Amino acid sequence: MASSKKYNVLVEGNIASGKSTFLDYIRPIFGKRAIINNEPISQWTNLNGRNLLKEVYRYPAKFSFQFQTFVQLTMARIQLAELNEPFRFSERSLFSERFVFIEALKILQHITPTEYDILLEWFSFLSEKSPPVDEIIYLRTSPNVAFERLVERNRQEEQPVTKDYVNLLHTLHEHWLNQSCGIRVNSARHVPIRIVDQNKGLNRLKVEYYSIANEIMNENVI
Ligand code: TTP
Repeated sequence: MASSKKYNVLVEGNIASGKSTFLDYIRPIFGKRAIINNEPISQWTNLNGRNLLKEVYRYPAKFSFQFQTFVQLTMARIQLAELNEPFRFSERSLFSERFVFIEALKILQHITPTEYDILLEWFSFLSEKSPPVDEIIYLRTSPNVAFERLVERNRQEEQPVTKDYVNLLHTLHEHWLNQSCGIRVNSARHVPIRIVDQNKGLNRLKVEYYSIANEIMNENVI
């Protein structure tokens, strides 16, 4: 029987932790029952012909605020959209942007204190308007493994990414998500976090992905 219940899942994890692979794997399992939002990276690499991702990695002090504002806009477009399908899975969110990337920019002093405050004001405004989150899946990868995968995939924009940067992002993810009691995002209640050990090989992970997808589907029968 049809129901109006919606289940909203965020998929989070360090750069190159395997978020897209996870989403590609569960997409056919859910079929038409889920909308799967991949990250809007193609918009970051082509805004009227400009590759903002490439520019920000090459000249962080010059372009970080500009880039981060655009990331916020593209994330908000996705997250503020009405939930029509029973399930929604999104790669990253306004929240990882806030608690990981904006914090990293502040620590590295790639943005000024005022730019930081402006990004946080936008975050508060936008996140309050987005639908409640039901669950976060944290694809937890050791920074060494994430960095190896990043080097291997050889995305041209990411050539300047250092191991130190991947370590910093790992620490910020851990601080934000490695919480057994869940976390609060945009609603009063705590959002449960499901932690997946991404250091395992893909064959073992696929078995786990399959059981996660089925568990989510069966426990939230629509
Ligand atoms: P990720 O969001 O980590 O995507 P990914 O392609 O690494 O995911 P996976 O391999 O797990 O499927 O980041 C994409 C790139 O964008 C990465 O270089 C980090 C950068 N980025 C920022 O610089 N600022 C941001 O706020 C976000 C969300 C990403």
